[in-house]
Amino acid sequence: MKLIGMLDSPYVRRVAISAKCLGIDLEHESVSVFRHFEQFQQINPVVKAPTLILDDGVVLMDSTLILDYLEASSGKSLLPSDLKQRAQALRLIGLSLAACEKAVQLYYERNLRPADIQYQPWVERVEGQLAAAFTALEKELEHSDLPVDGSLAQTGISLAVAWSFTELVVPDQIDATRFARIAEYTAYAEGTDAFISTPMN
Ligand SMILES: N[C@@H](CCC(=O)N[C@@H](CS)C(=O)NCC(=O)O)C(=O)O
Repeated sequence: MKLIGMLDSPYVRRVAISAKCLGIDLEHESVSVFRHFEQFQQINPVVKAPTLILDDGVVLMDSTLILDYLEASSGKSLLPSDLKQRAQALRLIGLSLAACEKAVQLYYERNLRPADIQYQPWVERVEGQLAAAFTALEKELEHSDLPVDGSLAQTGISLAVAWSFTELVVPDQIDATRFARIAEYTAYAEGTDAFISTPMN
């Protein structure tokens, strides 16, 4: 199976790290949705990263759907099976993915749209949503600590990937003192082998 996309995409990175944690050896091709648009189009006409090419040629997209496939194919899971714990994990992952989406939107707004046609009310809305996602995550971590014993699960992978990505692309939106628990967990996750061997750049 071949994973297509750059590791500076939080979605590509969460798939690559999760695959390592599931013991799946993915081939990886760093194709950019911007710099290599036409090359990407040949692989997936809608140009979405991550894209996963299965061994029989089927092309999947969307990190969560790709992870669903990888988990089913490995017979392992990075989510808890207990229903209550699973709901809590899905809530944290949802917030982390919302943070990724809002950071991506802000980055695109700042870097793709010419400065003279930027729409400030939209920018402020997205900044508020990004802050809301991290505020909710920080609050969740007050009563549900993530393990820092060398292990990784999907909740922690998605959280740390979201925080590191936001720090990379819109650092002005990050306040490590306001979000101390997230920053602390991310420092732990970024120190694990799966993260170190899957750098953003
Ligand atoms: N919900 C999708 C989001 C993927 C996504 O938006 N990826 C970005 C790269 S970070 C992308 O493909 N951008 C190109 C575009 O949307 O045109 C996922 O989880 O994979």
